[in-house]
Amino acid sequence: MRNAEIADALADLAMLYELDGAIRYRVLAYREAARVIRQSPVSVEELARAGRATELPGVGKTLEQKILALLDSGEIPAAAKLKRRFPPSLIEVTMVPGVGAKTARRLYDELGVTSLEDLRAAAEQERIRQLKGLGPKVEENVLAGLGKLADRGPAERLLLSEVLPVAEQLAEHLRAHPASDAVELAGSVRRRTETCHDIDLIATAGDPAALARALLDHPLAATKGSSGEGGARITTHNGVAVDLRIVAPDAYGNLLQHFTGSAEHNVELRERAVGMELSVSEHGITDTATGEVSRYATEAEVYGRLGLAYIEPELREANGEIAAAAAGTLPELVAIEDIRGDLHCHTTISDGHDTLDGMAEAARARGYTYLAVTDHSASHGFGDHVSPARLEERIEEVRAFNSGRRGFRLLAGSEVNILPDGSLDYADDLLAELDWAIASVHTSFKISKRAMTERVIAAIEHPLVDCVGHLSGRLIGRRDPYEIDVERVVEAAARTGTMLEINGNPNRRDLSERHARLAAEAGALICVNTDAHRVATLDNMTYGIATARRAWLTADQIANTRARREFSRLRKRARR
Ligand code: DGT
Ligand code: CA
Ligand code: ZN
Repeated sequence: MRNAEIADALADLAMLYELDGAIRYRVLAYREAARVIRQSPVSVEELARAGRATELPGVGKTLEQKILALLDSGEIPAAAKLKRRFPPSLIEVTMVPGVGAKTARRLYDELGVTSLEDLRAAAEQERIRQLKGLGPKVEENVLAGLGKLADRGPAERLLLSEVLPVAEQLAEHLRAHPASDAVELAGSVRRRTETCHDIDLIATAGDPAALARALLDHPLAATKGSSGEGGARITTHNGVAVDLRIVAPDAYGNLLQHFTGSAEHNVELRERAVGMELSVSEHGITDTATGEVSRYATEAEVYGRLGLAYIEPELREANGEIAAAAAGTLPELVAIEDIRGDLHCHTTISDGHDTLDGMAEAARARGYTYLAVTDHSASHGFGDHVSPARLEERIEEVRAFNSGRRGFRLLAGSEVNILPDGSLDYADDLLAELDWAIASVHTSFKISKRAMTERVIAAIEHPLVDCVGHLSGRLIGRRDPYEIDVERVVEAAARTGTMLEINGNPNRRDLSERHARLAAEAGALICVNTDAHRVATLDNMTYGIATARRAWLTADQIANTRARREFSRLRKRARR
Protein backbone atom coordinates (compact mmCIF):
# COMPACT_ATOMS: atom_id res chain seq x y z
CA MET A 1 0.00 0.00 0.00
CA ARG A 2 1.32 3.44 -0.88
CA ASN A 3 2.07 5.96 1.85
CA ALA A 4 -0.52 8.33 0.38
CA GLU A 5 -3.24 5.67 0.81
CA ILE A 6 -2.25 4.96 4.42
CA ALA A 7 -2.21 8.71 5.09
CA ASP A 8 -5.66 9.12 3.52
CA ALA A 9 -7.06 6.38 5.76
CA LEU A 10 -5.61 8.03 8.88
CA ALA A 11 -6.83 11.48 7.82
CA ASP A 12 -10.31 9.99 7.36
CA LEU A 13 -10.08 8.43 10.80
CA ALA A 14 -9.11 11.80 12.29
CA MET A 15 -12.15 13.36 10.63
CA LEU A 16 -14.42 10.57 11.88
CA TYR A 17 -13.09 11.04 15.42
CA GLU A 18 -13.75 14.74 15.11
CA LEU A 19 -17.30 14.13 13.89
CA ASP A 20 -17.71 11.86 16.86
CA GLY A 21 -16.62 14.68 19.19
CA ALA A 22 -13.32 13.11 20.29
CA ILE A 23 -10.89 15.25 22.26
CA ARG A 24 -8.98 17.66 20.09
CA TYR A 25 -5.60 16.21 21.02
CA ARG A 26 -6.46 12.84 19.56
CA VAL A 27 -7.77 14.30 16.33
CA LEU A 28 -4.63 16.39 15.90
CA ALA A 29 -2.39 13.40 16.67
CA TYR A 30 -3.92 11.34 13.86
CA ARG A 31 -3.82 14.25 11.48
CA GLU A 32 -0.14 14.88 12.24
CA ALA A 33 0.65 11.17 11.76
CA ALA A 34 -1.12 11.27 8.38
CA ARG A 35 1.02 14.24 7.37
CA VAL A 36 4.26 12.54 8.46
CA ILE A 37 3.35 9.33 6.63
CA ARG A 38 2.35 11.14 3.47
CA GLN A 39 5.75 12.83 3.33
CA SER A 40 7.78 9.81 4.34
CA PRO A 41 10.28 8.98 1.62
CA VAL A 42 10.38 5.29 2.55
CA SER A 43 7.59 2.74 2.40
CA VAL A 44 5.58 2.93 5.63
CA GLU A 45 4.08 -0.46 4.81
CA GLU A 46 7.55 -1.99 4.98
CA LEU A 47 8.37 -0.09 8.16
CA ALA A 48 5.15 -1.25 9.85
CA ARG A 49 5.66 -4.87 8.82
CA ALA A 50 9.14 -4.72 10.32
CA GLY A 51 7.66 -3.27 13.53
CA ARG A 52 9.53 -0.04 12.89
CA ALA A 53 6.75 2.43 12.02
CA THR A 54 7.22 3.88 15.50
CA GLU A 55 10.49 5.37 14.26
CA LEU A 56 8.38 7.96 12.44
CA PRO A 57 7.79 11.08 14.55
CA GLY A 58 4.31 11.05 16.05
CA VAL A 59 3.67 7.35 15.36
CA GLY A 60 3.27 5.18 18.47
CA LYS A 61 2.41 1.54 19.07
CA THR A 62 -1.37 2.05 18.85
CA LEU A 63 -1.03 3.75 15.51
CA GLU A 64 1.28 1.05 14.21
CA GLN A 65 -1.37 -1.53 15.13
CA LYS A 66 -3.97 0.45 13.20
CA ILE A 67 -1.69 0.62 10.17
CA LEU A 68 -1.09 -3.14 10.30
CA ALA A 69 -4.83 -3.76 10.53
CA LEU A 70 -5.33 -1.50 7.53
CA LEU A 71 -2.68 -3.38 5.56
CA ASP A 72 -4.14 -6.75 6.42
CA SER A 73 -7.86 -6.09 6.15
CA GLY A 74 -8.00 -2.95 4.01
CA GLU A 75 -9.73 -1.11 6.83
CA ILE A 76 -8.98 0.36 10.26
CA PRO A 77 -11.47 -1.24 12.69
CA ALA A 78 -12.05 2.03 14.57
CA ALA A 79 -12.84 3.78 11.28
CA ALA A 80 -15.11 0.96 10.15
CA LYS A 81 -17.07 1.27 13.38
CA LEU A 82 -17.49 5.03 13.02
CA LYS A 83 -18.42 4.65 9.36
CA ARG A 84 -21.41 2.62 10.49
CA ARG A 85 -22.57 5.64 12.52
CA PHE A 86 -21.77 8.35 9.99
CA PRO A 87 -22.44 8.01 6.27
CA PRO A 88 -19.16 8.03 4.31
CA SER A 89 -20.39 10.95 2.21
CA LEU A 90 -20.45 13.05 5.40
CA ILE A 91 -16.64 13.05 5.35
CA GLU A 92 -16.83 14.86 2.02
CA VAL A 93 -19.02 17.49 3.67
CA THR A 94 -16.35 18.11 6.32
CA MET A 95 -13.79 18.72 3.56
CA VAL A 96 -15.68 21.63 2.00
CA PRO A 97 -13.58 24.77 2.57
CA GLY A 98 -15.24 26.75 5.35
CA VAL A 99 -17.28 23.85 6.81
CA GLY A 100 -15.22 21.57 9.08
CA ALA A 101 -16.29 18.72 11.33
CA LYS A 102 -18.17 20.68 13.98
CA THR A 103 -20.50 22.37 11.52
CA ALA A 104 -20.86 19.19 9.46
CA ARG A 105 -21.95 17.30 12.56
CA ARG A 106 -24.57 19.93 13.41
CA LEU A 107 -25.85 19.98 9.83
CA TYR A 108 -26.13 16.20 10.01
CA ASP A 109 -27.84 16.08 13.39
CA GLU A 110 -30.15 19.01 12.90
CA LEU A 111 -30.84 19.12 9.15
CA GLY A 112 -30.06 15.56 8.09
CA VAL A 113 -27.28 16.69 5.71
CA THR A 114 -25.33 13.58 4.67
CA SER A 115 -23.79 14.53 1.32
CA LEU A 116 -22.50 17.42 -0.78
CA GLU A 117 -25.85 17.54 -2.63
CA ASP A 118 -27.74 17.85 0.68
CA LEU A 119 -25.31 20.58 1.73
CA ARG A 120 -25.84 22.59 -1.43
CA ALA A 121 -29.61 22.24 -1.13
CA ALA A 122 -29.57 23.33 2.51
CA ALA A 123 -27.51 26.42 1.67
CA GLU A 124 -29.57 27.33 -1.39
CA GLN A 125 -32.86 26.89 0.44
CA GLU A 126 -31.55 29.07 3.27
CA ARG A 127 -32.09 26.37 5.86
CA ILE A 128 -28.65 26.65 7.47
CA ARG A 129 -29.48 30.07 8.86
CA GLN A 130 -32.30 28.51 10.91
CA LEU A 131 -29.69 26.86 13.15
CA LYS A 132 -28.57 28.68 16.25
CA GLY A 133 -25.32 30.57 15.72
CA LEU A 134 -25.23 29.99 11.95
CA GLY A 135 -26.29 32.78 9.62
CA PRO A 136 -26.58 33.77 5.95
CA LYS A 137 -22.81 34.30 5.92
CA VAL A 138 -22.28 30.57 6.53
CA GLU A 139 -24.57 29.73 3.62
CA GLU A 140 -22.56 32.07 1.43
CA ASN A 141 -19.30 30.43 2.55
CA VAL A 142 -20.70 26.96 1.92
CA LEU A 143 -21.67 27.81 -1.64
CA ALA A 144 -18.30 29.46 -2.28
CA GLY A 145 -16.56 26.41 -0.76
CA LEU A 146 -18.52 24.01 -2.97
CA GLY A 147 -17.53 26.11 -5.98
CA LYS A 148 -13.89 25.87 -4.98
CA LEU A 149 -14.06 22.09 -4.67
CA ALA A 150 -15.47 21.93 -8.18
CA ASP A 151 -12.68 24.16 -9.56
CA ARG A 152 -9.94 22.14 -7.99
CA GLY A 153 -10.35 19.39 -10.55
CA PRO A 154 -8.76 15.95 -10.46
CA ALA A 155 -5.08 16.79 -11.04
CA GLU A 156 -3.91 17.52 -7.52
CA ARG A 157 -0.91 19.85 -7.36
CA LEU A 158 1.65 19.37 -4.63
CA LEU A 159 3.50 22.01 -2.66
CA LEU A 160 7.11 22.49 -3.70
CA SER A 161 8.12 21.24 -0.23
CA GLU A 162 6.41 17.91 -0.90
CA VAL A 163 8.28 17.46 -4.17
CA LEU A 164 11.68 19.16 -4.03
CA PRO A 165 13.30 16.97 -1.34
CA VAL A 166 12.17 13.85 -3.21
CA ALA A 167 13.44 15.23 -6.51
CA GLU A 168 16.82 16.10 -5.02
CA GLN A 169 17.16 12.70 -3.42
CA LEU A 170 16.41 10.95 -6.72
CA ALA A 171 18.77 13.21 -8.65
CA GLU A 172 21.55 12.51 -6.12
CA HIS A 173 20.95 8.78 -6.44
CA LEU A 174 21.18 8.94 -10.23
CA ARG A 175 24.25 11.20 -10.16
CA ALA A 176 26.01 8.68 -7.93
CA HIS A 177 25.25 5.86 -10.37
CA PRO A 178 28.28 4.80 -12.45
CA ALA A 179 26.22 4.90 -15.68
CA SER A 180 25.35 8.60 -15.41
CA ASP A 181 27.25 11.59 -16.76
CA ALA A 182 24.95 14.44 -15.78
CA VAL A 183 21.57 14.63 -14.04
CA GLU A 184 19.50 17.75 -13.48
CA LEU A 185 16.01 18.60 -12.24
CA ALA A 186 13.76 20.14 -14.88
CA GLY A 187 10.17 21.39 -15.09
CA SER A 188 8.39 23.31 -12.38
CA VAL A 189 10.55 21.84 -9.59
CA ARG A 190 13.64 23.38 -11.12
CA ARG A 191 11.82 26.69 -11.56
CA ARG A 192 10.78 26.43 -7.87
CA THR A 193 7.11 27.21 -8.51
CA GLU A 194 4.76 27.23 -5.52
CA THR A 195 3.12 23.97 -6.54
CA CYS A 196 4.19 21.20 -8.87
CA HIS A 197 2.36 18.49 -10.75
CA ASP A 198 5.23 16.04 -11.09
CA ILE A 199 9.01 15.66 -11.08
CA ASP A 200 10.93 15.98 -14.35
CA LEU A 201 14.53 14.75 -14.48
CA ILE A 202 16.93 15.05 -17.40
CA ALA A 203 20.09 12.98 -17.70
CA THR A 204 22.83 11.92 -20.01
CA ALA A 205 24.46 8.55 -19.46
CA GLY A 206 27.14 6.19 -20.70
CA ASP A 207 24.69 3.34 -20.26
CA PRO A 208 21.19 4.86 -20.57
CA ALA A 209 19.27 1.61 -19.98
CA ALA A 210 21.19 0.93 -16.76
CA LEU A 211 20.49 4.45 -15.47
CA ALA A 212 16.78 4.07 -16.28
CA ARG A 213 16.69 0.79 -14.32
CA ALA A 214 18.42 2.51 -11.39
CA LEU A 215 15.42 4.81 -11.07
CA LEU A 216 13.03 1.84 -10.95
CA ASP A 217 15.19 0.20 -8.28
CA HIS A 218 15.21 3.20 -5.97
CA PRO A 219 13.48 2.54 -2.62
CA LEU A 220 11.25 5.59 -3.22
CA ALA A 221 9.60 3.91 -6.22
CA ALA A 222 6.17 2.54 -5.32
CA THR A 223 4.86 1.85 -8.81
CA LYS A 224 7.28 1.27 -11.64
CA GLY A 225 6.49 2.21 -15.20
CA SER A 226 8.40 1.21 -18.29
CA SER A 227 12.10 1.90 -18.69
CA GLY A 228 14.47 1.97 -21.62
CA GLU A 229 17.19 3.92 -23.39
CA GLY A 230 15.01 7.03 -23.42
CA GLY A 231 14.27 7.07 -19.70
CA ALA A 232 11.83 5.74 -17.12
CA ARG A 233 8.72 6.59 -15.11
CA ILE A 234 7.87 5.82 -11.51
CA THR A 235 5.43 6.97 -8.85
CA THR A 236 6.90 7.50 -5.41
CA HIS A 237 5.48 6.26 -2.12
CA ASN A 238 4.22 9.75 -1.39
CA GLY A 239 2.32 9.76 -4.66
CA VAL A 240 4.51 11.87 -6.94
CA ALA A 241 4.96 10.93 -10.61
CA VAL A 242 8.58 11.06 -11.75
CA ASP A 243 9.62 11.29 -15.37
CA LEU A 244 13.29 10.67 -16.25
CA ARG A 245 14.39 11.52 -19.78
CA ILE A 246 17.83 10.45 -20.97
CA VAL A 247 19.48 12.08 -23.96
CA ALA A 248 22.80 11.98 -25.81
CA PRO A 249 25.37 14.38 -24.33
CA ASP A 250 25.55 16.60 -27.42
CA ALA A 251 21.87 17.65 -27.05
CA TYR A 252 21.68 17.68 -23.23
CA GLY A 253 21.43 21.48 -23.19
CA ASN A 254 18.55 21.46 -25.68
CA LEU A 255 16.53 18.86 -23.80
CA LEU A 256 17.16 20.40 -20.38
CA GLN A 257 16.18 23.84 -21.66
CA HIS A 258 13.01 22.50 -23.26
CA PHE A 259 11.79 20.49 -20.29
CA THR A 260 12.64 23.17 -17.76
CA GLY A 261 10.04 25.38 -19.42
CA SER A 262 7.91 27.13 -18.61
CA ALA A 263 5.75 26.46 -21.64
CA GLU A 264 5.14 30.24 -21.85
CA HIS A 265 8.85 30.98 -21.74
CA ASN A 266 9.47 28.43 -24.48
CA VAL A 267 6.78 29.95 -26.66
CA GLU A 268 8.37 33.39 -26.34
CA LEU A 269 11.80 31.93 -27.04
CA ARG A 270 10.51 30.30 -30.21
CA GLU A 271 8.95 33.54 -31.38
CA ARG A 272 12.28 35.28 -30.97
CA ALA A 273 14.01 32.44 -32.85
CA VAL A 274 11.60 32.73 -35.79
CA GLY A 275 12.70 36.36 -36.22
CA MET A 276 16.29 35.07 -36.48
CA GLU A 277 15.28 32.41 -39.02
CA LEU A 278 15.86 29.71 -36.44
CA SER A 279 13.58 27.02 -35.09
CA VAL A 280 13.96 25.72 -31.52
CA SER A 281 12.95 22.26 -30.33
CA GLU A 282 14.00 19.83 -27.62
CA HIS A 283 16.30 18.18 -30.17
CA GLY A 284 18.24 21.21 -31.36
CA ILE A 285 18.13 24.57 -33.09
CA THR A 286 17.50 24.43 -36.85
CA ASP A 287 18.60 27.11 -39.27
CA THR A 288 15.44 27.39 -41.38
CA ALA A 289 17.32 28.63 -44.46
CA THR A 290 19.89 25.81 -44.63
CA GLY A 291 18.14 23.09 -42.62
CA GLU A 292 21.28 22.67 -40.54
CA VAL A 293 20.63 21.51 -36.95
CA SER A 294 22.84 22.63 -34.05
CA ARG A 295 22.81 20.61 -30.86
CA TYR A 296 24.21 21.96 -27.61
CA ALA A 297 25.59 20.29 -24.52
CA THR A 298 24.71 23.22 -22.25
CA GLU A 299 21.79 25.57 -21.81
CA ALA A 300 24.12 28.57 -21.90
CA GLU A 301 24.97 27.67 -25.51
CA VAL A 302 21.27 27.34 -26.39
CA TYR A 303 20.56 30.83 -25.06
CA GLY A 304 23.80 32.10 -26.57
CA ARG A 305 22.78 30.93 -30.06
CA LEU A 306 19.66 33.05 -29.68
CA GLY A 307 21.69 36.10 -28.68
CA LEU A 308 20.69 35.83 -25.05
CA ALA A 309 22.52 35.73 -21.74
CA TYR A 310 21.91 32.60 -19.64
CA ILE A 311 18.54 32.87 -17.87
CA GLU A 312 18.15 31.36 -14.37
CA PRO A 313 15.35 28.74 -14.26
CA GLU A 314 13.34 30.72 -11.66
CA LEU A 315 12.99 33.58 -14.14
CA ARG A 316 11.69 31.50 -17.05
CA GLU A 317 8.05 32.55 -16.80
CA ALA A 318 7.63 34.99 -19.69
CA ASN A 319 7.79 37.96 -17.35
CA GLY A 320 10.25 40.01 -19.37
CA GLU A 321 13.30 37.79 -18.86
CA ILE A 322 13.93 37.28 -22.57
CA ALA A 323 14.01 41.02 -23.28
CA ALA A 324 16.28 41.52 -20.25
CA ALA A 325 18.58 38.70 -21.38
CA ALA A 326 18.81 40.29 -24.84
CA ALA A 327 19.59 43.70 -23.32
CA GLY A 328 22.04 42.28 -20.78
CA THR A 329 20.01 43.64 -17.87
CA LEU A 330 19.07 40.44 -16.01
CA PRO A 331 19.40 40.82 -12.23
CA GLU A 332 22.02 38.92 -10.28
CA LEU A 333 19.63 36.91 -8.14
CA VAL A 334 19.97 36.52 -4.40
CA ALA A 335 21.22 33.07 -3.31
CA ILE A 336 20.59 31.21 -0.07
CA GLU A 337 24.29 31.61 0.79
CA ASP A 338 23.73 35.38 0.95
CA ILE A 339 21.44 35.09 3.98
CA ARG A 340 23.08 36.06 7.29
CA GLY A 341 20.17 35.81 9.70
CA ASP A 342 16.53 34.82 10.14
CA LEU A 343 14.05 37.34 11.51
CA HIS A 344 10.90 35.37 12.27
CA CYS A 345 10.68 32.25 14.44
CA HIS A 346 8.73 30.84 17.36
CA THR A 347 9.72 28.95 20.51
CA THR A 348 8.02 27.00 23.29
CA ILE A 349 6.66 30.16 24.94
CA SER A 350 4.11 30.43 22.12
CA ASP A 351 3.31 27.73 19.57
CA GLY A 352 6.90 26.70 18.74
CA HIS A 353 8.28 23.26 19.58
CA ASP A 354 11.89 24.12 20.46
CA THR A 355 13.46 26.31 23.12
CA LEU A 356 15.20 29.64 22.76
CA ASP A 357 18.59 27.95 23.17
CA GLY A 358 17.68 25.20 20.71
CA MET A 359 16.65 27.65 18.02
CA ALA A 360 19.70 29.85 18.64
CA GLU A 361 22.09 26.93 18.43
CA ALA A 362 20.51 25.72 15.18
CA ALA A 363 20.68 29.18 13.62
CA ARG A 364 24.32 29.53 14.64
CA ALA A 365 25.08 26.11 13.20
CA ARG A 366 23.68 27.27 9.85
CA GLY A 367 26.27 30.02 9.85
CA TYR A 368 23.87 32.83 10.69
CA THR A 369 25.13 35.69 12.81
CA TYR A 370 21.70 36.73 14.06
CA LEU A 371 18.28 35.33 14.79
CA ALA A 372 15.19 37.27 15.86
CA VAL A 373 12.92 35.31 18.17
CA THR A 374 9.37 36.47 17.54
CA ASP A 375 6.82 34.57 19.59
CA HIS A 376 3.16 35.43 19.20
CA SER A 377 1.80 38.32 21.20
CA ALA A 378 -0.73 38.70 23.99
CA SER A 379 -3.98 38.14 22.13
CA HIS A 380 -2.97 35.36 19.76
CA GLY A 381 -5.53 32.57 19.88
CA PHE A 382 -5.25 28.91 20.94
CA GLY A 383 -3.78 29.85 24.34
CA ASP A 384 -0.32 30.24 22.79
CA HIS A 385 0.16 33.76 23.95
CA VAL A 386 2.92 35.67 25.65
CA SER A 387 1.77 38.00 28.41
CA PRO A 388 3.54 41.35 28.72
CA ALA A 389 5.23 40.03 31.88
CA ARG A 390 6.43 36.92 30.05
CA LEU A 391 7.76 39.05 27.22
CA GLU A 392 9.72 41.19 29.73
CA GLU A 393 11.27 37.96 31.05
CA ARG A 394 12.04 36.83 27.53
CA ILE A 395 13.82 40.09 26.80
CA GLU A 396 15.99 39.42 29.89
CA GLU A 397 16.68 35.87 28.70
CA VAL A 398 17.81 37.18 25.34
CA ARG A 399 20.07 39.79 26.96
CA ALA A 400 21.57 37.08 29.18
CA PHE A 401 22.11 34.80 26.17
CA ASN A 402 23.92 37.56 24.29
CA SER A 403 26.05 38.81 27.13
CA GLY A 404 29.72 38.02 26.60
CA ARG A 405 28.98 36.17 23.35
CA ARG A 406 30.71 37.06 20.12
CA GLY A 407 29.86 36.31 16.54
CA PHE A 408 26.15 35.56 17.04
CA ARG A 409 23.28 37.51 18.58
CA LEU A 410 19.66 36.91 19.33
CA LEU A 411 17.27 39.78 18.74
CA ALA A 412 14.47 40.07 21.28
CA GLY A 413 11.42 40.23 19.05
CA SER A 414 7.73 39.63 18.85
CA GLU A 415 5.15 38.86 16.21
CA VAL A 416 2.40 41.22 17.31
CA ASN A 417 -1.15 41.06 16.06
CA ILE A 418 -2.61 43.82 13.99
CA LEU A 419 -6.05 44.14 15.57
CA PRO A 420 -9.07 44.93 13.37
CA ASP A 421 -8.75 48.65 14.11
CA GLY A 422 -5.08 48.70 13.11
CA SER A 423 -3.75 48.93 16.66
CA LEU A 424 -1.29 46.43 18.17
CA ASP A 425 -1.73 44.18 21.18
CA TYR A 426 1.26 45.30 23.24
CA ALA A 427 1.75 48.74 24.75
CA ASP A 428 4.25 51.04 23.03
CA ASP A 429 6.64 51.12 26.00
CA LEU A 430 6.96 47.33 25.84
CA LEU A 431 7.42 47.38 22.05
CA ALA A 432 10.15 49.99 22.57
CA GLU A 433 12.15 47.53 24.68
CA LEU A 434 12.29 45.03 21.84
CA ASP A 435 15.02 44.83 19.21
CA TRP A 436 12.60 43.89 16.45
CA ALA A 437 8.83 43.76 15.96
CA ILE A 438 6.90 42.05 13.18
CA ALA A 439 3.23 42.94 12.85
CA SER A 440 0.88 40.39 11.29
CA VAL A 441 -2.83 39.85 10.74
CA HIS A 442 -3.99 36.60 12.33
CA THR A 443 -7.70 37.26 12.95
CA SER A 444 -10.75 38.94 11.36
CA PHE A 445 -9.76 38.28 7.73
CA LYS A 446 -13.21 38.90 6.34
CA ILE A 447 -13.39 42.66 6.28
CA SER A 448 -13.59 44.93 3.27
CA LYS A 449 -10.57 45.50 1.09
CA ARG A 450 -10.53 49.12 2.13
CA ALA A 451 -10.71 48.28 5.84
CA MET A 452 -7.94 45.69 5.53
CA THR A 453 -5.73 48.14 3.66
CA GLU A 454 -6.27 50.86 6.29
CA ARG A 455 -5.66 48.32 9.06
CA VAL A 456 -2.29 47.20 7.73
CA ILE A 457 -1.17 50.72 6.79
CA ALA A 458 -1.97 51.86 10.34
CA ALA A 459 0.49 49.21 11.60
CA ILE A 460 3.04 50.23 8.99
CA GLU A 461 2.85 53.80 10.21
CA HIS A 462 3.52 52.74 13.79
CA PRO A 463 7.11 53.79 14.57
CA LEU A 464 7.87 50.56 16.46
CA VAL A 465 6.76 48.15 13.73
CA ASP A 466 9.90 47.09 11.86
CA CYS A 467 8.30 44.62 9.50
CA VAL A 468 4.95 43.25 8.31
CA GLY A 469 4.61 39.45 8.36
CA HIS A 470 2.90 37.26 5.71
CA LEU A 471 1.05 40.16 4.13
CA SER A 472 -1.79 38.37 2.32
CA GLY A 473 -2.62 35.63 4.85
CA ARG A 474 -2.98 33.04 2.10
CA LEU A 475 -2.34 29.31 2.55
CA ILE A 476 -1.51 27.91 -0.87
CA GLY A 477 -4.31 25.64 -2.12
CA ARG A 478 -6.23 26.06 1.14
CA ARG A 479 -6.98 29.66 1.92
CA ASP A 480 -7.19 32.56 -0.51
CA PRO A 481 -5.33 35.76 0.25
CA TYR A 482 -7.54 38.32 1.91
CA GLU A 483 -8.40 41.37 -0.09
CA ILE A 484 -5.91 44.16 0.35
CA ASP A 485 -4.62 46.97 -1.83
CA VAL A 486 -1.03 45.80 -2.18
CA GLU A 487 0.08 48.84 -4.14
CA ARG A 488 -0.94 51.19 -1.36
CA VAL A 489 0.64 48.94 1.29
CA VAL A 490 3.89 48.73 -0.60
CA GLU A 491 3.98 52.50 -1.05
CA ALA A 492 3.43 52.99 2.69
CA ALA A 493 6.17 50.48 3.52
CA ALA A 494 8.65 52.22 1.24
CA ARG A 495 7.70 55.66 2.57
CA THR A 496 8.06 54.66 6.26
CA GLY A 497 11.05 52.32 5.96
CA THR A 498 8.99 49.36 7.15
CA MET A 499 10.25 46.04 5.83
CA LEU A 500 7.97 43.51 4.15
CA GLU A 501 8.59 39.85 4.79
CA ILE A 502 8.72 37.01 2.33
CA ASN A 503 7.51 34.24 4.61
CA GLY A 504 9.31 31.05 3.58
CA ASN A 505 6.78 28.61 5.02
CA PRO A 506 6.06 26.59 1.84
CA ASN A 507 2.33 26.79 2.55
CA ARG A 508 2.52 30.58 2.56
CA ARG A 509 5.29 31.97 0.29
CA ASP A 510 3.86 35.35 1.27
CA LEU A 511 4.70 37.99 -0.11
CA SER A 512 3.95 36.16 -3.31
CA GLU A 513 6.56 36.48 -6.05
CA ARG A 514 4.42 39.05 -7.88
CA HIS A 515 3.96 41.20 -4.80
CA ALA A 516 7.60 40.86 -3.77
CA ARG A 517 8.67 42.16 -7.15
CA LEU A 518 6.19 45.01 -6.91
CA ALA A 519 7.41 45.85 -3.39
CA ALA A 520 11.08 45.88 -4.32
CA GLU A 521 10.41 47.98 -7.40
CA ALA A 522 8.57 50.48 -5.19
CA GLY A 523 11.68 50.68 -3.02
CA ALA A 524 10.43 48.74 0.00
CA LEU A 525 13.06 46.71 1.80
CA ILE A 526 12.35 42.98 1.87
CA CYS A 527 13.41 40.37 4.40
CA VAL A 528 13.24 36.63 3.79
CA ASN A 529 12.15 34.70 6.89
CA THR A 530 11.21 31.15 7.77
CA ASP A 531 8.56 31.63 10.49
CA ALA A 532 10.09 28.41 11.87
CA HIS A 533 8.11 26.73 14.63
CA ARG A 534 10.86 24.18 15.24
CA VAL A 535 14.55 23.74 14.45
CA ALA A 536 13.84 21.69 11.33
CA THR A 537 11.74 24.37 9.65
CA LEU A 538 14.62 26.85 9.70
CA ASP A 539 15.17 24.97 6.41
CA ASN A 540 12.19 26.81 4.95
CA MET A 541 14.65 29.52 3.92
CA THR A 542 14.89 27.45 0.72
CA TYR A 543 11.30 28.32 -0.17
CA GLY A 544 11.58 31.96 0.85
CA ILE A 545 14.65 32.32 -1.37
CA ALA A 546 12.80 30.52 -4.17
CA THR A 547 10.11 33.19 -4.05
CA ALA A 548 12.69 35.98 -3.81
CA ARG A 549 14.49 34.68 -6.90
CA ARG A 550 11.24 34.25 -8.81
CA ALA A 551 10.57 37.90 -7.87
CA TRP A 552 13.86 38.91 -9.56
CA LEU A 553 15.35 40.09 -6.25
CA THR A 554 19.04 40.79 -5.74
CA ALA A 555 20.90 40.47 -2.44
CA ASP A 556 20.93 44.20 -1.81
CA GLN A 557 17.13 44.40 -1.95
CA ILE A 558 17.00 42.00 1.01
CA ALA A 559 17.78 43.26 4.51
CA ASN A 560 18.93 39.98 6.03
CA THR A 561 21.73 39.53 3.52
CA ARG A 562 23.50 42.30 5.46
CA ALA A 563 25.99 41.79 8.24
CA ARG A 564 24.46 42.20 11.67
CA ARG A 565 25.46 45.80 12.37
CA GLU A 566 24.36 46.98 8.99
CA PHE A 567 21.08 45.14 9.32
CA SER A 568 20.54 46.69 12.74
CA ARG A 569 20.87 50.16 11.30
CA LEU A 570 18.29 49.38 8.62
CA ARG A 571 15.56 48.65 11.15
CA LYS A 572 12.93 51.35 11.32
CA ARG A 573 13.34 51.70 15.09
CA ALA A 574 17.06 52.41 14.59
CA ARG A 575 16.38 55.13 12.06
CA ARG A 576 14.14 57.18 14.31
P1 DGT B 1 3.92 21.10 -13.80
O1 DGT B 1 4.46 19.77 -14.14
O2 DGT B 1 2.49 21.29 -14.16
O3 DGT B 1 4.19 21.50 -12.40
O4 DGT B 1 4.71 22.19 -14.69
P2 DGT B 1 5.91 21.96 -15.71
O5 DGT B 1 6.35 23.30 -16.14
O6 DGT B 1 6.94 21.08 -15.09
O7 DGT B 1 5.22 21.27 -16.94
P3 DGT B 1 5.35 19.81 -17.60
O8 DGT B 1 5.86 18.81 -16.65
O9 DGT B 1 4.05 19.55 -18.26
O10 DGT B 1 6.41 20.03 -18.76
C1 DGT B 1 7.77 20.35 -18.48
C2 DGT B 1 8.23 21.42 -19.43
O11 DGT B 1 8.21 20.92 -20.77
C3 DGT B 1 7.36 22.65 -19.51
O12 DGT B 1 7.65 23.58 -18.47
C4 DGT B 1 7.72 23.18 -20.84
C5 DGT B 1 7.90 21.96 -21.68
N1 DGT B 1 6.66 21.67 -22.38
C6 DGT B 1 5.80 20.68 -22.12
N2 DGT B 1 4.77 20.72 -22.95
C7 DGT B 1 4.97 21.79 -23.76
C8 DGT B 1 4.25 22.37 -24.84
O13 DGT B 1 3.18 21.92 -25.23
N3 DGT B 1 4.79 23.48 -25.43
C9 DGT B 1 5.97 24.01 -25.03
N4 DGT B 1 6.45 25.09 -25.63
N5 DGT B 1 6.67 23.49 -24.03
C10 DGT B 1 6.18 22.40 -23.39
CA1 CA C 1 6.53 18.94 -14.43
ZN1 ZN D 1 2.30 34.55 11.79
